[in-house]
Amino acid sequence: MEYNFLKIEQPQGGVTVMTISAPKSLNALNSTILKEIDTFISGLDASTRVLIITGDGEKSFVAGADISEMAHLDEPQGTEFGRLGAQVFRKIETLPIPVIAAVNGFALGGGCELAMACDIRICSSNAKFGQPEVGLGIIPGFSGTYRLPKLIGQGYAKEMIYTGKVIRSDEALRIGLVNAVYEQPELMGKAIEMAQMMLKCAPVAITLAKQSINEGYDLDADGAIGLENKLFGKCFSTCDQKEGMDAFLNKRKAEFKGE
Ligand code: CO8
Repeated sequence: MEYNFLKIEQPQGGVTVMTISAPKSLNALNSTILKEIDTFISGLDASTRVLIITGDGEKSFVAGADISEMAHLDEPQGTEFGRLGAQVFRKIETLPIPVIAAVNGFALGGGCELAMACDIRICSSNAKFGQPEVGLGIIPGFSGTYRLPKLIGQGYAKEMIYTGKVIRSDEALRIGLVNAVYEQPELMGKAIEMAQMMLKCAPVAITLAKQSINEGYDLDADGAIGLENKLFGKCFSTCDQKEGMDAFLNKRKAEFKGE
């Protein structure tokens, strides 16, 4: 499949890198790009066990939703544009595989929201994060009001959203918005390194762990613990659990099949 705004690479078996590429607008997301991401995500198959999302160039991950497209929208169109982005990001969040955002520069508005829909965020030292929407007369519309408080707590999320302030990578690290900061040339290598560690582990177990974390987060304590218990039990129906434990007991390296 050919894309106009996405570059897809497999630097090694099991790891796929999706690069958003609209350099003239610092990779801002218009509806065409969102639909391309949707098509790509929907078509992922078993050859991808970890997905890395990044932006083209060394300046910007994604500088937000496309302001030139949004400028003339009325209420129904604005609602529809927001729904499109939110649905695509939700698909990313609920993929059965880990998704790493390698944030290589500006992650503003929809760019920050895209990074937050990923499981893990690492960034380059020049990265900048923010939800500047109120300065444009709108609110975060790709689920930022939902995910930012979950990730960093309501107090700081409200400060970022009400002021539109842009924070640097060291501050993003301090507040837990990203897991690590690297120099730009190292960023993709570090993302692939993390993916490689995941590839060594049991794929079904990672999928179930992701489900337990994501779905459990929105439940009460009994619901979340009950869900974990159900999914924990399910692990024992997999060949990978037998293989992992047999390998440990026999002091050999496990060979997981994802079954
Ligand atoms: N949309 C459209 N074009 C953009 C965007 C954007 N978000 N960001 C940058 N561009 C374009 C610029 O217009 C410029 O184009 P041109 O060369 O034709 O003038 C080009 O990219 C380069 O940008 P700059 O010249 O501004 O580069 P600087 O290095 O001076 O500044 C910044 C970089 C700080 C990133 C600056 O471009 C900027 O502030 N961009 C806008 C950031 C922003 O406000 N993002 C949030 C947008 S709103 C949003 O994401 C809402 C999501 C939810 C939507 C819900 C819908 C209902």
